[in-house]
Amino acid sequence: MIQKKSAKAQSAAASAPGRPSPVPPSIDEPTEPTEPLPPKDDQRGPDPVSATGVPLDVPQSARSQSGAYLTTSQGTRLPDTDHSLKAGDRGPILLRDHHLREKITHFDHERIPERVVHARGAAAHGVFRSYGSASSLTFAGFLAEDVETPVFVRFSTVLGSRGSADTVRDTRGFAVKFYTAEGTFDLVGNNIPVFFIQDAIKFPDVVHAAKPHPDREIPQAQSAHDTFWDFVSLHTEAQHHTMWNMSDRGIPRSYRTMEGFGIHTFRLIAADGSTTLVKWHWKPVAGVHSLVWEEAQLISGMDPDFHRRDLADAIEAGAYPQWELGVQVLEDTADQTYAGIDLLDPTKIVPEELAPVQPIGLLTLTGNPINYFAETEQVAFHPGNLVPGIDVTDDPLLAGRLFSYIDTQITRLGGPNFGQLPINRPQAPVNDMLRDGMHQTAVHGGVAPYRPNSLDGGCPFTADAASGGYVEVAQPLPASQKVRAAPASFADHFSQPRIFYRSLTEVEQQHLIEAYSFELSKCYEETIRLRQLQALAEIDTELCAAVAAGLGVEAPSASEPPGEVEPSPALSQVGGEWPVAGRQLGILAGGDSNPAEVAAAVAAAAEADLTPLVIADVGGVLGSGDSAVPVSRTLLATRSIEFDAIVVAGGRRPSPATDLMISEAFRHAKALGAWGDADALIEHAGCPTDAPGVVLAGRPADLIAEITTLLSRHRVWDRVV
Ligand code: HDE
Repeated sequence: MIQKKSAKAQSAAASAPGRPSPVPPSIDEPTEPTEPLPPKDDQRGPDPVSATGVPLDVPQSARSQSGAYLTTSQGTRLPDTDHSLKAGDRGPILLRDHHLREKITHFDHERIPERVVHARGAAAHGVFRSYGSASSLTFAGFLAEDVETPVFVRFSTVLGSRGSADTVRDTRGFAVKFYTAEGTFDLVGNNIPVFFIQDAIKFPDVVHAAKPHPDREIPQAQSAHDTFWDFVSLHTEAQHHTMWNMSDRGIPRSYRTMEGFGIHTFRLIAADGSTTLVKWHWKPVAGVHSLVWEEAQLISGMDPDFHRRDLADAIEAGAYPQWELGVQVLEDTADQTYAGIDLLDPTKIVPEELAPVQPIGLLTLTGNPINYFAETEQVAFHPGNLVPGIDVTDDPLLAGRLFSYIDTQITRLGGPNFGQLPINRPQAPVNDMLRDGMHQTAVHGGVAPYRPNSLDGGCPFTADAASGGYVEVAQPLPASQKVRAAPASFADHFSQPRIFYRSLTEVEQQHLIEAYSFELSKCYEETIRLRQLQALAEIDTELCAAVAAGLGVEAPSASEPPGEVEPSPALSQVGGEWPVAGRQLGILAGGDSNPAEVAAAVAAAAEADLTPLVIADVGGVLGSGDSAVPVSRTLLATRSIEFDAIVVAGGRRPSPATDLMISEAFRHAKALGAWGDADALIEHAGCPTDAPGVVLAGRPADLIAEITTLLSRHRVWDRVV
């Protein structure tokens, strides 16, 4: 839309070429109109999306494809797209074949660079509803009571390429774009609350060390190699993040069962101008839950899209993933510390026992993307996308991120106009003075994209705080000298990983010990293994001894005995009960199984909100007529990793495939059950039927009820294998 100019601006424009203006322009005179102009409609917000991700109220013509006939990119109908234009059917192809050239040329340019980190991701649309409990801390409009804000959330792994497997041991990205009425707010977090480095200048170092080796480009998407452990063992501020990676947090069961963290401390500003420091937390309603390592490795081969599929399937099935957003509220003191913890140090957490997470809103993912490339690939997050009422702190890692994201996106998305892509368009009106550039799609009206101007009546106006302007908090700066140095408060690299290790349950500690042993055994260089063991010795003597034993080397001693710390039970994933909606139950049937009983098990599982999948030797249906039950998986095409729990139907006969399925599920601490005579199959697979989490029942419905209770605790943690 062309903006309407004020009468005075129009007369000034008319008199401009060559003729002296009758009214010399001055900066303070041409202030008509006195109200800011309405938003330009070439900068509209993202298309409203239905619960299933289908855009609403969008004319078909606004979508990329319409009409019944195939056309060229210019809309000319085509009679044939299967044969090139040739001089005779066996003759040479003619250069004049524009359709051939257009088709191939466009195809040649279909790829854009993948993200330098977080290349592999999956995303969903949703809505955030605020409780209003943060409104005493911030005047951010979207955090006022009962405000609903559309969101787009992208989850990712960090190290792997776009085509790598989902279930590798790695950190996960958790990036949320809130399309608020006051502008877009991006909360670009991870599923681990600390980071490898304290200063952004080290980011290329840690990423170069963790990415595949530059000569052979292996290993893909994992940290189990020399350069990673070389770096983190030398650069010991990475030890805390590394320990989270080695724990079960490094292999989430699902995106739906991950916590998310903003990591850095942010500053909230209240209506009265008072400020508070906060740390952001996402708490999954389904509880925090992880895979076990062997399962994760098997899935990488059996179903590399495991997390992506799980997210999309859950949304499609209506089991909408949910997270509560919470904040740890920390007083904004002059030294920006809390309980002795430097809040500007991104390698430190504030234990939840010291500062509880206070819930402030609920995120619900309700729609799958319509097009992966347009949305998940082209979405561009930026930690500097803030709204009034929320500000950053001087965390030196955050400062570097504020520079990096837009910079990398200019390359990745081919120029500076990626904000105009549908997924990146703000929902708030946009009235900027940014112009031109590669891939400009807006048709900007007016002649004066500069300020001050008289030709556009002084528009656009600037907004002070009262008009909703983003005004930075006046923050006193420390009197200091220009230095390249870290503060002394950043020097402790070992006490927080010690808190983490000592807060885990025994089974979680065992997983962590095995993960360190696995990863270090993949390092070729003995010196690297020993140096990492030295770092573990500084953290915890027993941990170091256990990993050293796994590697078959002598444990080194700490430079000074590791001190006492207060554990933080909130760091453990074990304990508690959670909703089971969308968890997958395998019902192993076939042979002489009674279809009516199998149908009863399916019905009971569906009633409990589980996703029941019947497994048999061949596809089709079990039984016939009214009692026929569809087979969801054949034994050839599935494996235990697809299921959170497995029950065996009476009448089922053992086979090598059932042995494998049952013994694997048993080893991976999954709930197991059998009705009728099927307990024999569990024993046949070498699993004792009196072990914890193995349920035998006469009736399928009773069995499903007990399995559901076990699933609400995620795994059978007390099964010693
Ligand atoms: Fe990022 N990070 N990052 N990062 N980051 C990127 O931006 C960077 C850091 C995070 O789904 C890149 O568009 C620097 C911490 C997520 O699209 C890049 C530093 C945290 C995503 C970049 C960090 C994150 C990214 C690559 C150290 C958790 C994926 C592509 C100072 C709080 C977003 C892109 C998505 C992506 C830079 C550290 C989270 C290169 C320089 C800490 C979730 O700009």
